[in-house]
Amino acid sequence: MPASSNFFRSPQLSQDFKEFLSTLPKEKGKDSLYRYHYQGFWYLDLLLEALISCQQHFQAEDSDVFVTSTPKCGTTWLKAIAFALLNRRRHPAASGDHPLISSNPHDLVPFLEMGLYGTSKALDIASFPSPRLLATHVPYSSLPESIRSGSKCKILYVARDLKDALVSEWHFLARAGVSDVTMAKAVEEFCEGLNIYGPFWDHVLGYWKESLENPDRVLFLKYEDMKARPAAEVRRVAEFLGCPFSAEEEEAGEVDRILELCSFEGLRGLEVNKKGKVAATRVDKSAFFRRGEVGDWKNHLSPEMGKKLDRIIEEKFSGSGLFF
Ligand code: PAP
Repeated sequence: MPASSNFFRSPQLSQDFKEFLSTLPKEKGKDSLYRYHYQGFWYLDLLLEALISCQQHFQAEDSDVFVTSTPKCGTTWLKAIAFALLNRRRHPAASGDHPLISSNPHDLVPFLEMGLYGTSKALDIASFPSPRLLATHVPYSSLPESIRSGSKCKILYVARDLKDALVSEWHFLARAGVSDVTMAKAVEEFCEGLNIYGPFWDHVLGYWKESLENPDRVLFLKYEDMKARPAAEVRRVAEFLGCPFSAEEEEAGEVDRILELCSFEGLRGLEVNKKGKVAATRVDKSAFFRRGEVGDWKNHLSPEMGKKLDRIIEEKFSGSGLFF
């Protein structure tokens, strides 16, 4: 893989941070990029630099809403849905000039650790209007203190079957010019917990447990449920965010309009998502819309690989009440 000027592969890190990095346990990933172990999870250097800056400086507000996930579990979709729900008074879903028609969801709802903090900072958080809608892939236990306990902000988390997330991540990292490892090596890496923001299961369980203990603060969603019964899940998100659909909105079909606006086909078909790059990471916008299906792993993983991943998840999730 050429070391092109790439958001993930060629960061300009500060000297202080490089010194800090040298104190952390590290492992070389199959893609030859080092992962650093911090607070129980594995990070690429630039993501970790931004996370630490964010932990030190980010102040959550009571009205903040966070879209959270481990990569490739439905973040783009949930960003679009949350944006459409929260802004529907100003921007009804059917309006021809809806921001989701002219902007990619990742430009409307940026990640804290990709663009807003660290030396890769490309956006200014001070310019964000309130209520702020932000996103992160950071595990629950490493979120800035003000998000976890210092405010009444709301957290949406979306999880997905590990097998589909893995296959999605493999395609995405190849498209983004980050990794060209074989699928077999990617499976090994996930099994070792060494995937970026891994271990996958600890990430999911962290938010799952928090959603059980604090259901008013953390809403746990599954990609598969969103695909199977999208209207019910969107209503659940709206209620959780304190903006349930009124009888008039239900009557007028606003739920279906939001679903249509945020659908895979709808977003993928927009000119704005066919070309150009996300501002913060310079990744092609089209890379975020691939198949958008449940079970696509079967086209890429052998049954043995599937069974191996299922066994790990069954063991890790055992007793948690969580299943896929
Ligand atoms: P991220 O973590 O990098 O932000 P994320 O959006 O979580 O990525 O995951 C991308 C996956 O969601 C892709 O799945 P696939 O590779 O299996 O196809 C992408 O196609 C899918 N996706 C994106 N937008 C939607 C949508 N509106 N509805 C359903 N799936 C979607």
